[in-house]
Amino acid sequence: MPAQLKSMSKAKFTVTAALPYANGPLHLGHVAGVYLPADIFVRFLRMNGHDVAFICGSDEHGAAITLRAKKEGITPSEIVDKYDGIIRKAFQDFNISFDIFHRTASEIHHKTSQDFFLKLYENDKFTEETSEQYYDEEFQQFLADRYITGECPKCQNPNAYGDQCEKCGTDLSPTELINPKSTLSGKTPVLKTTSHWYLPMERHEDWLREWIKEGKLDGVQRHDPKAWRNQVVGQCMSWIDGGLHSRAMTRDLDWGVKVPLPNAEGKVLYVWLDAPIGYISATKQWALNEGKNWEDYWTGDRKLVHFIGKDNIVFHAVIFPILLKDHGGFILPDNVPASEFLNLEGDKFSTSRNWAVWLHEYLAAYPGKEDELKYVLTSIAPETKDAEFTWKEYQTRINSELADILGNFINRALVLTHKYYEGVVPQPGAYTQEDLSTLDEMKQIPQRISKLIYAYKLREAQAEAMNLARLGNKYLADQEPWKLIKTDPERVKTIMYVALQITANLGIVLKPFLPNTAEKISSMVNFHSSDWGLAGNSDQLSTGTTINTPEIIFQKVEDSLVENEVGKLKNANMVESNFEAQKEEVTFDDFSKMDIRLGTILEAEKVEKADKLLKLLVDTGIDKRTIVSGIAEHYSPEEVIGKTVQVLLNLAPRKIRGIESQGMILMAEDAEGKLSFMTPEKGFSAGGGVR
Ligand code: B3M
Ligand code: ZN
Repeated sequence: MPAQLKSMSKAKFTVTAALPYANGPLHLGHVAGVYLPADIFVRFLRMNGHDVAFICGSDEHGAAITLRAKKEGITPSEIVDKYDGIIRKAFQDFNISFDIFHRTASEIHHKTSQDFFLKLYENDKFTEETSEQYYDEEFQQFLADRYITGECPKCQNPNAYGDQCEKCGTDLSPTELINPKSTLSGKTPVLKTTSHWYLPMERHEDWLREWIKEGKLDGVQRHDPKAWRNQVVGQCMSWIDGGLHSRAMTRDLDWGVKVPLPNAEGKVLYVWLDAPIGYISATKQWALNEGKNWEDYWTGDRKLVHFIGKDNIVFHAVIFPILLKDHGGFILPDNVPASEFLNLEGDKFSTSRNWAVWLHEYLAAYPGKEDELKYVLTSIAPETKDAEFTWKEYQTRINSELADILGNFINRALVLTHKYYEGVVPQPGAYTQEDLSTLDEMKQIPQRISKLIYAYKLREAQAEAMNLARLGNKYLADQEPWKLIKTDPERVKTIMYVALQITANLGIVLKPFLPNTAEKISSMVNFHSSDWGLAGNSDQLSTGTTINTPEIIFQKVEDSLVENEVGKLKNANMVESNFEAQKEEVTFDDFSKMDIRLGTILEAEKVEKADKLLKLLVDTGIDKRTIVSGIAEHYSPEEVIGKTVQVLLNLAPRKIRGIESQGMILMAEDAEGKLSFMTPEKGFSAGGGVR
């Protein structure tokens, strides 16, 4: 066994995949860069008998969540419940084999991160600093991270965020932004004093350098630095070489994990402090469920591996390691296989422009085609450089690789076995030179795959697994059993025996990549094994075994699918848009539940101490009712009396400023947030329906 494989052979692993923000669904970029490679890696480890925990969950805190909630007009906790549900189901349907998919909104997570914070606090690992920070007077909120935008001082991108410029990748703090604006009110913020706990990262430069560059911690070799991807080491080193600064670990927000200290009212932990601790709290919950000891997964002789996208590198390879080391008693990551970005049809994935293929939508549209997508995404995985998904390539990869190579080989092997031997594995005769070299190649393929997977080269590893199908195809094409069956039927027995062994081995080596397909193949030949150690053996199927009737595994992808999908994208939204992306699909039934009618406003008055609200009396055609509406900044009471407008009648009554509002006036809104009634064109009046 090569030395590299030997050192891996007994290793235990804790593998994490970046916790997706529960502020939107997953798109193919997330899947190709993080979740699919992590899943392949873990499935392979399990087949090799490694002790492994595979951890993920929803990241439910931070501005990503609260801003989304504001946009959708629902509470942060409604947002995280909604998207956690969508994401969780998509992972399940896509057959991603997490041991646990947890949530950072859980109690165990809040407690775990508070304890973590306290331990660092008590050991003087934080500094407390008071400074002036931007504040939105209208919304009475400090503006950190995504709550503030402005011009990037490095690249002049006018839409940089308070924590990062997404264009040039620079990490920023709000005070560095030129011409800052609040994302809440759109106004220029003022400065106001606040105090926070900071992580003095500058204290950590020396050990980080040695650890990242040489893999050594306190002089002890911990990992092989050459096994880390260049871009990961490069990004970390350029960050460290630029000089580390102290970074605030708390925020003035009311959504998140509360700072567990007296006098910390209104302060929560910074999301990038609590989120990675989410890996630990998820492990705790899993251990509780399974009757295991969670600490076994975070201590001792075990490899911690973080699968992430490149925008999360410094958080996992610099900040979280500092926190783990400051806390003590935890292992540091053995590797942080970060991926580059996946583009879509010549452009970046963009939620706001709806330029995306959403995983849950793919799964709903193409049930049973999970492995097809997995295969394509792994074939183009953005491991070391940005890559691109196109529907055309999706079609080509499925048709000319999965169907024509893999599907074709298996079908031939099985159909001929049924035709010649009624589905019974024949007795081979003596092997020819070509048989032997084919069997030898078959033996080597799993070893090459192992080596590649342990080196996190999953794209090449999958290609290597497909080489086994190529080998089988070539073998049959060269041997031509369909010709020999007339002249040398004895020889054909050996050929078919070899072809069937290749088929059985495909059922093993494809398992990490295409688990559903591997399962189908295994069932067709009546041979199941999840033991990677057996992969490549030349006698998986014994003579006399009966195999099942073959079924077509892969359907070809029609041109119409490609045209449809590309058309959908192009229609969705070609322009850079300030409007929110389309909401989740609803059924006609959902829509018909809403009772929308025309109503005429009879009376209107301002609501005391509420700048935005008008109290209206509306004739609905069936009754006269009170509705409180947030339109006072757009219409005066005098202007609205007599107007016929659209009203949602059957909205559950709500108390607004002590007044019971029995319905809602529907308004049009422009990009700047200006509101207008939607009054029918000709003399319609109260009571008519809207459909
Ligand atoms: N939620 C960022 C992201 O989805 C973040 C990852 C957290 S991993 C601890 O890009
Ligand atoms: Zn920039």
